[in-house]
Amino acid sequence: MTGLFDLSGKTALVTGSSRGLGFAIAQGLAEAGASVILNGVNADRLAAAAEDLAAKGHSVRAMAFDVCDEAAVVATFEALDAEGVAVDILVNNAGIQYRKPMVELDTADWSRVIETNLTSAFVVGREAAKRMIPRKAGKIINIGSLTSDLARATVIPYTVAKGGIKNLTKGMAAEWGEHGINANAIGPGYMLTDMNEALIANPTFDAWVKGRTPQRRWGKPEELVGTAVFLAAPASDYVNGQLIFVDGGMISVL
Ligand code: GCO
Repeated sequence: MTGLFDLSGKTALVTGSSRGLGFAIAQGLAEAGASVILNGVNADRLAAAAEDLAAKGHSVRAMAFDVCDEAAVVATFEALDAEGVAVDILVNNAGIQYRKPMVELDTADWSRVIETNLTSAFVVGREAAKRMIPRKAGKIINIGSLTSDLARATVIPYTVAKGGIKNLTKGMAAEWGEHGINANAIGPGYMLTDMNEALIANPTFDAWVKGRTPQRRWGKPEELVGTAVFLAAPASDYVNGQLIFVDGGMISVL
């Protein structure tokens, strides 16, 4: 049983990890032994997050790049190649939310959400897989959502992107499973994050979440860590193409 959940000697890149779910997952992977590469576009916030983890004794570095900037993604992986750093674990977490009814939605805003939440996972995943395939090993964890399966009015671009994440994950398994890569996804429920601040502060929405969730509460970012470590570790070596909901039971009930 030893080592099933041990990430010692592994390097994990977590996109969008200067705060929220990404930071919680990065911290959890570090606590399981991984060296973590934090990513974000805000250099100051990213540096502070890296300092936080370093102060806790973890092996961490910050790499600021925009996951929507393909050239920057390619350059980042080329820089890691030059250093001899292999990304063993990729968590495609970076994402944005944009809440507006479709009839009021500009195509530019639609495209921005799809680009950030879905296309970036393909681009970063492709660059990681190019390196994982020769090594015949790799773990890719895409961050989905309840909206990977169920639509919520006013967040349709996000819903479409997260639905795409579910099938991108299956596609990664289909093409990369034979190369020793495990590609899976986590579907967080309603979590206590900055992105959901307005929802949490809205008494009506707060009551809806608690009423709709069997565990009658919002999730904490750190409650994703167990599933993330499982999907990053040898324990999941025969798990592929799956979307695991961590949602207090919400997806399973009417
Ligand atoms: C929203 C929320 C959701 C949650 C999460 C649920 O506006 O409905 O932002 O999208 O963040 O994705 O799984």
